[in-house]
Amino acid sequence: MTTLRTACNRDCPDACEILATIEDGRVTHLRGAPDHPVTQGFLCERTSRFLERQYAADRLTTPLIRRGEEFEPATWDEALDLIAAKFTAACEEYGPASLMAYRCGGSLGMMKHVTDHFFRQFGSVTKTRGDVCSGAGEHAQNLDFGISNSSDLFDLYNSRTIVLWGKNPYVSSVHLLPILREANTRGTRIILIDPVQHRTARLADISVQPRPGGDAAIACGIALWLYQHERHDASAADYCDNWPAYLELLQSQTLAEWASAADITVAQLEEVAATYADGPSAILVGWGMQRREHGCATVRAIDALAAMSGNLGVAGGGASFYFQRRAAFDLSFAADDPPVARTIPEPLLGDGILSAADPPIRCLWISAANPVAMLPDSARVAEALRTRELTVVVDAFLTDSARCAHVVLPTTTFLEEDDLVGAYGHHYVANQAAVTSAPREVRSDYHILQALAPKLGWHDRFRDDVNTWKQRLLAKMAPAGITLERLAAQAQRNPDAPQILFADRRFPTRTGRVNLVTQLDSALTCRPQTGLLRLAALSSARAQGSQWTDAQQQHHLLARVHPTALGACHDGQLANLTTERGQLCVVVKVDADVHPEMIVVDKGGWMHRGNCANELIGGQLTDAGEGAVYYDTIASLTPYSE
Ligand SMILES: Nc1nc2c(c(=O)[nH]1)N[C@H]1C(S)=C(S)[C@@H](COP(=O)(O)OP(=O)(O)OC[C@H]3O[C@@H](n4cnc5c(=O)[nH]c(N)nc54)[C@H](O)[C@@H]3O)O[C@H]1N2
Ligand SMILES: Nc1nc2c(c(=O)[nH]1)N[C@H]1C(S)=C(S)[C@@H](COP(=O)(O)OP(=O)(O)OC[C@H]3O[C@@H](n4cnc5c(=O)[nH]c(N)nc54)[C@H](O)[C@@H]3O)O[C@H]1N2
Ligand code: SF4
Ligand SMILES: [Mo]
Repeated sequence: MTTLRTACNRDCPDACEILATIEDGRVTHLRGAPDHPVTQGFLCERTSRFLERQYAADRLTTPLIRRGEEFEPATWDEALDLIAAKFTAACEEYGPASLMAYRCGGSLGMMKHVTDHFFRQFGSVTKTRGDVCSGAGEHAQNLDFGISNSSDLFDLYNSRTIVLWGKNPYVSSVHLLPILREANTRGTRIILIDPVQHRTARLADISVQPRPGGDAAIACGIALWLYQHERHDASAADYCDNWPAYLELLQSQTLAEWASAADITVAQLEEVAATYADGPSAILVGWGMQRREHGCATVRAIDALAAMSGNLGVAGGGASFYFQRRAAFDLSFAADDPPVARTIPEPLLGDGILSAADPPIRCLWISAANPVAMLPDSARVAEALRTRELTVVVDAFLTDSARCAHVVLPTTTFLEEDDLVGAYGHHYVANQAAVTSAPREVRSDYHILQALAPKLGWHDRFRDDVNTWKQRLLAKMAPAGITLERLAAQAQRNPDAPQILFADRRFPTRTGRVNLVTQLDSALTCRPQTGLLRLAALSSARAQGSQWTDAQQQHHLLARVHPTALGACHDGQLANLTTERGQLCVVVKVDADVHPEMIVVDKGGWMHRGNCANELIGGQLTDAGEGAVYYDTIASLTPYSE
């Protein structure tokens, strides 16, 4: 029996270090590294149970080529020869813009950037732009502060108040929990603002339940209260642009009007404001609220609150949306890549591919992504994949997307692959090491590309081994003594990451000052028509994205609704969940924690099992930043009928 150290590359803020127990070449147990300051010796539910996925009977073990409706096993040479021939012909006939490689959050390993670099060797190819996950929020912070980054995670111990603004750490960032509990024990108050009063509400000292999309109104209401009580930062105008216009926005409504726009009481708004005023106060800006129509403006209103209250650039303060997980790495190998020929917004991928002309998109390469299940408008995404001349999907499982491909290539899991990872929930970087070997015919993304390169005539490219690439990626940190050897022994903090972000109150905006928001859409400042239910497919503790086990997808989706929103349905009943786009069969679950204007299901359900919420959602861009509007689709629940 041996224990090997690696890191988790899954799309999660935590980037844990893992100790894997190996017996007879087989991984028998996974646990969190006790000496990693964030992992603290434990793993989340989904990765604790990863071995079910690692050794699942339905893992792909050989390349597949479509013959009519069916897939047939093929050799690597057959599959790669076919791919090389089609990609080369498309490129020669229509130009490189007819090729597109799409990648999402299957792995956050830095080596995955080599895939993008590989496809740029064809020339100016087509790519996505925007970001379904965090596009709106990042754009907001870039506009307001010039950058989206965070102070050190452990700076939270300096906060008197921590606001979990639309965040469910029990599900999405479990390693935040010990920090929150410890801070709470030391006297820090915790506020939760979330239309779903999930388990975190029990951890919080104060918990409020706004209507979905009510956050900007709360942020303005708190800011107005601070201003009226002279609890804002008197010098805010010195480091913020647009101060008079921002004040005008705050004063355009009374406190009662802001509270009512958010569907909370004035007393609740005042309690949150008074607690927040007792700083330093850190806001952890959740990701959910920016996956709405006005997601960018919503985060901008929260940014402005953090700025006007004097909570930027101070210990224990901040408006933390994201930690720059790639910042530590040297990606200059791609610096001379040709520019992209054209871009398609990620939330509109299906329609974007189908409507692309001059040239049309003929070949697709999809890796570390399951766009049919995970992007809006699943049916259109599926159609886009099916109707290309050649769609290649690289995955370890026959996902909804793989089912639409012409060639499927079997790839490694994170336990079988070497890579490097940064985190978007703290500033540590870690080494991902293969702790077991892959099944014989299974290859990592990089090794697939390495085998494809000579078939494209690129005999002298992509010959470096993974270790050489890793050294290259670490070049920026090497002067600080962070070598591969040192990382392999233990995760290291990015030496360039800030302890306190904006400590000098200088912001990398055009003016060097915070750019305060000055206008908000009436959908944010007023309570819209009530009585409508909005569908939100949210993260589940049991799975990462669409990475469920087959057994978990054998059941209908559970649709959680407030007792007052049941209509003609009752608890446990089979129902039709309907939107403008279509219908799914679900089981109704009464849940008083869910806001009466929401229907909550698990995200990542499989289309071929009738559990894919994204079949019910159209492609729509957020107000800015080209994020996806995932949670604003109007839906209804009615007793099941054929
Ligand atoms: N177990 C598990 N963990 C995951 C993932 C997973 O699939 N499974 N996915 C990962 C990914 S891809 C990401 S991007 C991250 C973050 O993943 P997210 O799923 O974005 O993070 P959460 O904090 O769980 O959930 C979002 C929260 O936003 C709330 N919310 C929704 N609408 C609103 C609103 O209008 N206002 C407010 N205030 N709140 C709202 C929801 O109720 C929920 O509590 O987590 C990662 N972690
Ligand atoms: N309705 C709704 N939809 C959502 C969301 C939501 O909240 N609601 N959340 C959105 C968010 S935040 C995100 S980030 C996206 C995530 O969307 P995706 O990143 O597409 O989601 P995953 O289901 O995690 O799919 C990743 C796929 O990558 C595969 N994979 C894992 N490791 C590797 C690897 O090393 N190489 C290759 N080639 N494949 C690998 C997995 O097996 C899996 O099939 O989904 C979005 N979709
Ligand atoms: S998914 Fe997140 S919490 Fe779970 S092991 Fe991986 S990094 Fe840690
Ligand atoms: Mo995400």
